[in-house]
Amino acid sequence: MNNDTIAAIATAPGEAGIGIVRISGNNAIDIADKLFKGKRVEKLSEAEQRKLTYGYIIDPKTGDKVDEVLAVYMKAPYTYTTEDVVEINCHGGSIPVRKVLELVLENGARMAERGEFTKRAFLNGRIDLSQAEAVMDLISAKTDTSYDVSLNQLEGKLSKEVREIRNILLNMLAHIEVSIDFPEEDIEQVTYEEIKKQGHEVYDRIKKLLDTVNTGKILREGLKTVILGKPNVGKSSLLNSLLRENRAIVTDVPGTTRDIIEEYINIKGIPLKLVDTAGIRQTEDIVEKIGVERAKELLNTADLVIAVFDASRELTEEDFHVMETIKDKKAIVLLNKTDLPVKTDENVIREKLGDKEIIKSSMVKEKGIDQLEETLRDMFFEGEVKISDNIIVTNVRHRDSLLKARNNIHEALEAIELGMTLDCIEVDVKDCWSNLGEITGDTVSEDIIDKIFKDFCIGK
Ligand SMILES: Nc1nc2c(ncn2[C@@H]2O[C@H](COP(=O)(O)OP(=O)(O)OP(=O)(O)O)[C@@H](O)[C@H]2O)c(=O)[nH]1
Ligand SMILES: [Mg+2]
Repeated sequence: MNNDTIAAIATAPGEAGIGIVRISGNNAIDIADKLFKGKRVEKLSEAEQRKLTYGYIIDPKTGDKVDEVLAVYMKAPYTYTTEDVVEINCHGGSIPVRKVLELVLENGARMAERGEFTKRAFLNGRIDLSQAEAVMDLISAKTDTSYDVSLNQLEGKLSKEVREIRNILLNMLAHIEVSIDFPEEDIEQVTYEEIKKQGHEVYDRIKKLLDTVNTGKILREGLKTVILGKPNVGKSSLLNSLLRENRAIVTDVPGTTRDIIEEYINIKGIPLKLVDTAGIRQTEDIVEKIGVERAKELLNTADLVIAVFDASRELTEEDFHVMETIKDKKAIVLLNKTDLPVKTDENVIREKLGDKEIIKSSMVKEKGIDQLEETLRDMFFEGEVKISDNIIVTNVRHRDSLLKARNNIHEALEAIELGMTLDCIEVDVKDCWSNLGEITGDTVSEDIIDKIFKDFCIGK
């Protein structure tokens, strides 16, 4: 089914030192031979495989030099796609790579679809579906931690666990079938005991994976943390302090920030998607008004709120409004500007938001940032997360399959308790097995596969 040869630019667009055109498929090496002329070898295929070879890409129609390149070919099956692969390192910048790609396409390759190289690696059996998904996660990882998680998944740690669980299920199915085929009282009794024990193990192991989903979501998307407060309390100063750069404009004019500012940052191993917002107040300014509305909307999707108050002034209506909006949310309270004489009555805040941690801070004196970072970590992880030895489920698709599988095995266990017939139990066990198979791609439909690879970038 993969008889054609595909090609694409594998590097990001824009000016750079090099740009790579990648070709994969049966004709990859032939195509390269038509275009490449080496300094020491006539054709690329005469050079040693897996070694960069210096030469030129020449347009066969005109004989013109198109670019000076380093090219390499790798023979199937030990390649990314398991097919013959050629990579041509051109000069970076859009023109050289584009011209080389055009020649490759004119000479027998077809433009690759999004994710098609990785899709081939999957269809040819080199990696499973969860590993293919890990490739994409790796590319789009925004923090070291989410990168580590993706790397684990790419190595196949999740796949291995899923396979092991599925093997237990197969074993259960074998027991069940023997009992159905040879219905004898004592065999049946043994079977019930055996599949009950195995069913519990399956349940526990699926549950353990599901328990990581929340952490996984945070690692993948970043903990969405919204900085909220009335104007001029120091929200943007906080963003800048946490980022350790002057990202947002800070002035003493209330209403400075009008749009949403988002930045990714890693705090003690927790990836945060930090969002600075427009100060909450009643305003007639149309731009600011939209900003205030957006800030409020953001609250619905926030994992955490950092509410900032100005300790150097008495609390106002606007502060109480902020307290009201966050009282049922996961939040940390920051009493800022404590370098100035304190006028805020902390007890009033404590009364309203008693369950939340209140931290005294000063952005000009860099006070309270450490405590804030530690509080954050303690709120979301007990101690530092050790990614290396844990499998963490970061993918929504995997979570959904695991949830279905957990329900299946739960029902099977209930059916066992109720002493239902083995046929009934068998159905649930089979469903569980096939739902888990969706994760690795063993039992997944073509539509889903297409959908997954559509999210990839071209050239991967
Ligand atoms: N003394 C003192 N001044 C601070 C502190 N934090 C911020 N400021 C000052 O307060 C003013 C407002 O700070 P911003 O960070 O722009 O406040 P904001 O909450 O983002 O304001 P808006 O964007 O208008 O909602 C600036 O002049 C800051 O320098 C602090 O801890 N102590
Ligand atoms: Mg601001």
